[in-house]
Amino acid sequence: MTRRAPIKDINEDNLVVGKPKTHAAGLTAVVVALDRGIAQAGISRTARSLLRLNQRDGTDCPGCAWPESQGHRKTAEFCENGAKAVAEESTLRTVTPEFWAEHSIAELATKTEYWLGNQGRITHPVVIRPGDTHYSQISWNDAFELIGESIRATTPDRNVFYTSGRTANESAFLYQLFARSIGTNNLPDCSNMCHESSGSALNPTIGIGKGTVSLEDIHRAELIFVVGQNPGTNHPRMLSALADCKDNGGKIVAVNPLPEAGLFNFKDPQTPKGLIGNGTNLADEFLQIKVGADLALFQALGHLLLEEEERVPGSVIDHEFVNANTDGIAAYRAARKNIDWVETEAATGLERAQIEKVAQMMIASKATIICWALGLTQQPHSVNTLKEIINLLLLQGNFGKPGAGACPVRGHSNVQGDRTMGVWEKPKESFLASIDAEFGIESPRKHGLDSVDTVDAFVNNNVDVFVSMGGNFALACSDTELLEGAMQRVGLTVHVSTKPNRSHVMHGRTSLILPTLGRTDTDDKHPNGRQVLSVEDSMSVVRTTQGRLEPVSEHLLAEPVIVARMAIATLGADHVIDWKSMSEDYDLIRDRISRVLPGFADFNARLKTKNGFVLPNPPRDTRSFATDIGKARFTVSPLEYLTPPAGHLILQTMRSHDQYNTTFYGLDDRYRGISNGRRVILINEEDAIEMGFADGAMVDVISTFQGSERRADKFRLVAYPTPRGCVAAYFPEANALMHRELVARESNTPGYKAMSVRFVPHLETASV
Ligand SMILES: Nc1nc2c(c(=O)[nH]1)N[C@H]1C(S)=C(S)[C@@H](COP(=O)(O)OP(=O)(O)OC[C@H]3O[C@@H](n4cnc5c(=O)[nH]c(N)nc54)[C@H](O)[C@@H]3O)O[C@H]1N2
Ligand SMILES: Nc1nc2c(c(=O)[nH]1)N[C@H]1C(S)=C(S)[C@@H](COP(=O)(O)OP(=O)(O)OC[C@H]3O[C@@H](n4cnc5c(=O)[nH]c(N)nc54)[C@H](O)[C@@H]3O)O[C@H]1N2
Ligand SMILES: [Mo]
Repeated sequence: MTRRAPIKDINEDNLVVGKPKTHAAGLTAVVVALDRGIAQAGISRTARSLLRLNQRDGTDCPGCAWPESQGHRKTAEFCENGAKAVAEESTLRTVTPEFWAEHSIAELATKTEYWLGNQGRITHPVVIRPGDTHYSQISWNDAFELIGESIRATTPDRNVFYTSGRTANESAFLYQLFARSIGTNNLPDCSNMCHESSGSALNPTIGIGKGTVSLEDIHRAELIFVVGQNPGTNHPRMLSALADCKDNGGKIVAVNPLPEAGLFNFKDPQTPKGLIGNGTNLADEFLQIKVGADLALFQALGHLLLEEEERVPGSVIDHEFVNANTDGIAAYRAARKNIDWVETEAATGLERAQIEKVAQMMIASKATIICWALGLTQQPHSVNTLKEIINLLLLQGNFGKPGAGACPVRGHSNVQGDRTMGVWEKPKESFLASIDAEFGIESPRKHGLDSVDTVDAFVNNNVDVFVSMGGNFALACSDTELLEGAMQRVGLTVHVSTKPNRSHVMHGRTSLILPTLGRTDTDDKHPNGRQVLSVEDSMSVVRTTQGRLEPVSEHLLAEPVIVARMAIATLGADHVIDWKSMSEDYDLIRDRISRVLPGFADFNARLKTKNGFVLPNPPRDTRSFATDIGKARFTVSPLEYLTPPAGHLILQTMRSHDQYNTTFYGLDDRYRGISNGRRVILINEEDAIEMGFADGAMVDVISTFQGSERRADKFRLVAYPTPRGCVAAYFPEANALMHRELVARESNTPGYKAMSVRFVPHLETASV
C-alpha cells in the first residue's frame, strides 16, 4: 500500500493566531497522536509500532532522550510527540527514483522542509554529479566506490564526518573508528549545537559531562527546577515524572521567559483522570525571566543562601560534603557576599521578593534537582550560567543522594550515547590510546572541527568530503544563506538519511543520498539474522532498541553496514580492522566496545538483562568527582546578561509543538495557539507599540552582531506574554539571522537564544 504525499506547501497567509493554552496533553494529545500515525502509516503499522515503543525488547522512541521507567511499563509508554516521530518514520509514503526524476533541484530548492519531509521515506541510493539537474539512481557498490575514491584523493583533515543524535551506539562507534582510521578527528555532531555548554560546565566542575540523576531521583526530589526547557513539547514524558514528584509532596519551580503550557498543568493521557479531569498542577513558582538572565538569578539565589547561612550557621551549607569533596568555596562565598538588587531586578525582570521566595524553597529542601535544556545552553555566557547552577547544588550537597543532582535534559534520543562512543572532535587521550591498542591503528591526536568550525571550513573552501550520518546540517546551523552557498562548493556530500531534506538540495558538487533503516524498521538481512542496536538515554541508562516493521524498500541498508562499506571502500578489504564481520554481527562491535570503554564490561550479556544497565556515574554513585584536582569545584563568574544595542530586542529561537528540529510534523503549535504558518515573532505588545507596530504587523527582521547584519523577510508580529525586550521565533526559519560568530564561550555552541534584532515594516504590507 502506498500513500500519496500532501502536495500543498506552507502558505503563510493562512496563519491563524489563537490563545495560548495553560495545560498540556489530555485527550487531544491522544487524538492527534493516533490521527498522525494513521494518516502516514495506516492502522495496523501504527498499532504495531506504537505498542512496541519504549517497551522491553521494543523500539527506543526516536523522539527525545528522556528515560523509560525501570519498573512497571505502561501499555502505552509514549507521548503525543513520540507518536508523531514514529508516524513520521513508519510512513508508507515513499520517495522513489521516479520522484527524483520528476523534481529538479531547482524546483526542490523552492520547497520548504515541510513539503520535503512529507514526501516520505527514500527508497534507493541516488547521486547527482556536476552539471546534473536531477538526482538519479546509483548502485550501492558504485556509491561506496565514489566515497572511497573521494576520501583517498584528499588529505585526512579535508574530510568531515557529522553525526545527528539518532545514530545508535554501534553505528556511532564504527563511524568514529572510520574517521580516526582515515586520520581525522573532524567529528562534529548535533551536540555541538545543543548541550555542548553543559559538558563544558560539568566536566571541569564535577568531573563528568553528564547529568547525575536517575528517573527515581526525579520522583523523590523535594524540589525540582525546570529551567530553559519546554517539556510539554520536547520531553512530554518528563511531565509524568514531574507529576509523580508532586504526588510525593515535591515542589516545582519553572524558570522561563514564556508561560509554556507544560510547565503549569499536565493531564496525563495514560490515566482516566488525565483524560477527563483537571490534571496535575505542576509549577509552584513561575519565574518569568528575561532571556539570558539566568546567571543573574542563580547568583542572587547563591547570595540569599549564603546570607541565611551567615544568619543561622549550618542551616544551608552541607559542610561535611563541602569540606570532604569540594574546592573553592571561600572564593565563591566572597564573590556572592554582595549583590546589586537594582541591577539584578532589571536584568532578570523579576522582583526581589519572588527570588527570595524561591531561595526559601531551596533552603527548606533537603533534595533539590535542577533540570535544564537549551534556554541555558545557547548564549555567550552559557557555560558560566551552568557553572553557577553547580555552585548552588554543591553548596547544599545535592550530589550522590536520593532526589538530588544536576539534570541536563538531552535532546536527540541517542545524542548522549554517540558522545560516549567517541563521536567528539576533542577526544580524550585515554580514549584514543584505548582504541589504538584494541584495533592496531594510530588515531590522530590533533583536535578536529566542531559544527561551528565546519561552517567556517565550508566558507573557506577547506572541505572536500562531507559525510552526514543523519541530520540536516544546512538548516540546523547558523548563517543559512552563507552556509548553503558554501556547502555547494564541497567536492562530495554524502547524506545517510531516511527522508529528503534541505541539505540534500543544497548539496556538494557531487552528492549522494544513502537511504537507511530507521529505528522502527526490522534489521534482519544478516548471516545470523535479526540484529539489535543499543542507545543511552539522558540518565546514562544503556538498553536495546530494535524495529519490527517491514522496511518500505528492500534497498535500505542499516547504518553499521553503510559505515563498514564506506570503510572497506576507502581503506581496502585487507585493512587491519575487520569491518565486514562487525557489520554482519553487532555483538562483535559490542565485544570491542566492552574492551575499549569504561563501564561497558560484558556489554553483550548486560544488554540482554531486563532493563539494560546504568553507566558508572561517580558523583551519583560515590560522591566522587574525577576532575584534575579530584574534587568538585566551586567557580566564580562575573555577572553577565544580554544587553542588545539601542533599538534592538533579544531574539530566542525555539521549537513548535509540531516539529522535530528541522522536520515539521505539521503546522499546529497548539499550546502557543499558532497554526497553519511558522513565520512569526512573538513579542510583548508594549514593545511592539513602542517600536511603532501593531499586533499582526508584517515585518522584516534584521539581526546585528559586531557591526554586521543579517536579514530575514516577512514575519508576522504576534502579541504574546513574553517579557519586555525579549522576542521569540521558530527554528530553523530564524537561522538565516544567526551570525556564525555568535557563540557560547568555551563550548562554541551557537547563541541561538541570544540574537539582537530590530524590525522594519515589510514592504508589501507597507505599500497596501
Ligand atoms: N517534539 C520534539 N521533541 C524534541 C525536539 C523537537 O524538535 N521536537 N528536539 C529535541 C532536541 S534535539 C532538543 S536539544 C530538545 C530541546 O528541548 P528544549 O530546550 O525544550 O527546546 P526549545 O524549543 O529550544 O525550548 C527552549 C525553552 O527555553 C526557553 N528559553 C529561551 N531562552 C531562555 C533563557 O534565556 N532562560 C530561560 N530560563 N529559558 C529560556 C524557551 O522559552 C523555551 O521554553 O528537545 C528534543 N525533543
Ligand atoms: N536556531 C536554532 N537552531 C538550532 C537549534 C535551536 O534551538 N535554534 N537547536 C540545535 C539543536 S539542539 C540540534 S540537536 C540541531 C539538530 O540538527 P540535526 O540533528 O542535524 O537535524 P534534524 O532536524 O534532527 O535531522 C533531521 C534529518 O535526519 C534524518 N533522519 C531521521 N531519522 C534518521 C535515522 O534514523 N537515521 C539517519 N541516518 N537519518 C535520519 C532525516 O533525513 C531528517 O531529514 O539543530 C540545532 N539548531
Ligand atoms: Mo538538540
